[in-house]
Amino acid sequence: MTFSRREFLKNSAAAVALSAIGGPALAASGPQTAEKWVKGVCRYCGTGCGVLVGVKGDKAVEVRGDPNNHNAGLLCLKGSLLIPVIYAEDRITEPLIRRGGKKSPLEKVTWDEALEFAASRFREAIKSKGPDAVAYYGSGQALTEESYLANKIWKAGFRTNNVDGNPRLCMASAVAGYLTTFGKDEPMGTYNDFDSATCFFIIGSNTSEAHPILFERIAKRKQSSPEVKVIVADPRRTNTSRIADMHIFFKPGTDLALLNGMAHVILRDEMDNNRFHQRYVIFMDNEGKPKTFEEYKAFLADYTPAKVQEITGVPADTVEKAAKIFAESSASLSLWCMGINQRTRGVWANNLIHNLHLITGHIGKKGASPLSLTGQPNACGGVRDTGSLAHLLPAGRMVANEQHRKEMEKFWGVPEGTIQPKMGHHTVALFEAMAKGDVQAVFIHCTNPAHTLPHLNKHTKGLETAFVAMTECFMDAETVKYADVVFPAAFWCETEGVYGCTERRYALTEQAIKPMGNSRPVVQILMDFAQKAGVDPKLIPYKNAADIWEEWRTLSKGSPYDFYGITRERLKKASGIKWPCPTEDHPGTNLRYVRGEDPLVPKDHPNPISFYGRPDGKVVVYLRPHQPPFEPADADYPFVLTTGRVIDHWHTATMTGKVPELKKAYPSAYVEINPQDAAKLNIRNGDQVVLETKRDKMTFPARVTDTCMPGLVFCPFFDKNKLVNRLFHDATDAASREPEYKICSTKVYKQA
Ligand SMILES: Nc1nc2c(c(=O)[nH]1)N[C@H]1C(S)=C(S)[C@@H](COP(=O)(O)OP(=O)(O)OC[C@H]3O[C@@H](n4cnc5c(=O)[nH]c(N)nc54)[C@H](O)[C@@H]3O)O[C@H]1N2
Ligand SMILES: Nc1nc2c(c(=O)[nH]1)N[C@H]1C(S)=C(S)[C@@H](COP(=O)(O)OP(=O)(O)OC[C@H]3O[C@@H](n4cnc5c(=O)[nH]c(N)nc54)[C@H](O)[C@@H]3O)O[C@H]1N2
Ligand code: SF4
Ligand SMILES: [Mo]
Repeated sequence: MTFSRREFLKNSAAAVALSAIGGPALAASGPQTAEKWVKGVCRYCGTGCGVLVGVKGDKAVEVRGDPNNHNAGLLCLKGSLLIPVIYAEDRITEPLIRRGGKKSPLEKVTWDEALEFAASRFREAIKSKGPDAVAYYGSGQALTEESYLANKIWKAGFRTNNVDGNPRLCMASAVAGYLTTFGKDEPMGTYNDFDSATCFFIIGSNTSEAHPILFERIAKRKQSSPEVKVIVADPRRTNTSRIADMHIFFKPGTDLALLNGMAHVILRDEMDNNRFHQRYVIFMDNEGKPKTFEEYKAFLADYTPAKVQEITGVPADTVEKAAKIFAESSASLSLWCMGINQRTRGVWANNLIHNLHLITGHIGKKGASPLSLTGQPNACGGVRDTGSLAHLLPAGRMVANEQHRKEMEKFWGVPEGTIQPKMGHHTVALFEAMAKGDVQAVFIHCTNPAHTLPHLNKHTKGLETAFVAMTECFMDAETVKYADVVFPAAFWCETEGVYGCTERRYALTEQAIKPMGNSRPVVQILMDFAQKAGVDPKLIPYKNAADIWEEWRTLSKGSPYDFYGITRERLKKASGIKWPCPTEDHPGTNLRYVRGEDPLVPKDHPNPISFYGRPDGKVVVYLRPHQPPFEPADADYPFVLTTGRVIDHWHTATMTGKVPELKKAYPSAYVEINPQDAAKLNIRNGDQVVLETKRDKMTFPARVTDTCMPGLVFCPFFDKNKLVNRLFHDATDAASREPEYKICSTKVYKQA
């Protein structure tokens, strides 16, 4: 849908006035310059803010918040500064190849030559070692149509399940958490819950920097309703804790004890919701053995507030208070992100958050929900829902399940037995297999692994060894150094496709301008590549992204992901629709699993809630003991190093680094260190400080601040000149295989 300028101004006058964070940056080009407005979604985070792109002639000139989407016209600074990214000087506009191996220079070639160069290497790899010699490494930033298509090409076309991507580094633990507890992935709540919640329990999420527009909504809610309580549990005193009634500092990696401690207090003081858990919950231990409620209580006996204080460092009465606020509020909403997921016990930590909701009944009603925040704009819709990971198939199906494989083979029109029963390599294993030569050719799309994988010194070997074909928009992405072929990708509003954000909301970005230079939409690149690489053309009968959406929507029909009602036409009109949405007249779902709200629950269901993800309708409270992180601090490496984000940069800064306002705010990496530690080590602000881990050592300027608790140091990971991931191990969660980027041990000392 395009808007005339007049319509736009009419719709958004109030919203623009509110656009406090986006405001100043918008002044540069001014609304008067845009001739039309094209609807889309912000390129960056999993908040999924709606945008309107202002176009003049053949150029995009301005970005504004969509007043009709959940963000009500607001954008954060980086969202409002997307225009200069499109026109960055290092945009890749021609196909590039390295003819003479990794050390030779990249040369401009025709599309045909680049595609054939890549395809021939894939054909050779498959011929010499079989289908598992090739792989796809994708992204939660790729469009849904791209991920769905790549998944189909690799799993049904090449016949390998080596399809993984950066959501493995990000949301895998949340996925496994929802699956183990509820039997189905994706949250049951939405952002609407923010307006009814009276307790926000924010754990391991720096919402204010990583999901700024959601944070604004929480802050506003708190301001207008003083009874609302905000609890922030994080080993750093981040900007998010600015609005907290209670900030719980704890030793990194001890969340499991804290969460069990809160459950202990809730049951001890009978603050649980007996009727709720008797009706809907079963109890299970780590081996999947059923347990009784009494056994669960006995298990929690180990987590008295005093014991929790010993493990976590949180004062016992803080544990008591947090439990009481959570249990006794009228509606508690938990929000979490990488502080919980990027952990060797990330899945367990997810389960323990769900436990708190299930024993108190804070679920299935407005404002009460365990709502995992998604990082990337399309990790939910594009990767989790389409099943573009090594163990998954579309719409909640699993590679290991014969029935599921048969269903997909039938739908895709390929012979039975086409889809391999063995799971593919998860990310860390994939790069290991590339280094060993087991995987010989990889197609990398919309992600920058040479910067973001853990234990980089080890895993860049995979990129050095395997043949790497990749899509990219920007020349300065670290992975380009390892590429054998670079396909120039149309960027964001130069093409069209659907994103699905945190709240199960699908929204369409429409094409606003032409792809720059010779760049092309990635669905086109994937189809041309697949055909040259020998994939049966019958598998890829599409003219464009809209055709792929049509197939995917049809496939969802009758599944627990049903969004058959979300047609392309509806997406053009609406600013996002939340699934389940089985019919074209269905408005979308806010409270999943709730009778009368979720269309997949029969209207005459005997219970007000139906957890249809599990066969018996009963969801699971797990008895998960506390376990320490993989590499806690010790006598030789006495500090914990943690990594994460800053508000003004997106991951590897290939985009935000091009915007002067953002670059100026954070020009380069640094290390945050607590004043007590700094004093002991004679470190002052700006001093060069060495971080030395078991893998490597690097130097950063010090920021002496009480953000980190004593014993903890923090580095952001956006800076390609300081690749902090060289310091990290690559230990992963046993179930989700997500790496523990949040904790490794390190020495800290002033550079001599
Ligand atoms: N500005 C900006 N926003 C982004 C992104 C970006 O690059 N830049 N990326 C997006 C993506 S993909 C993601 S995944 C999200 C990530 O969003 P967040 O997870 O909110 O951000 P992080 O900075 O990775 O880490 C979150 C917090 O985890 C805390 N933490 C560290 N160790 C522990 C621990 O042991 N326990 C607990 N409970 N917490 C701990 C850190 O102190 C930090 O405050 O952000 C999304 N939004
Ligand atoms: N130390 C540390 N490491 C981490 C994390 C952490 O917390 N700490 N977090 C992890 C997490 S949660 C995540 S999600 C990952 C993110 O890691 P990555 O996905 O590797 O990082 P990005 O910078 O988002 O990479 C996106 C790439 O796609 C390119 N690109 C941008 N737009 C387009 C487009 O339209 N088409 C194409 N084809 N390419 C495009 C960008 O230039 C960039 O090179 O990092 C992980 N690594
Ligand atoms: S909060 Fe996220 S989606 Fe919204 S404008 Fe900012 S970066 Fe974009
Ligand atoms: Mo992420």
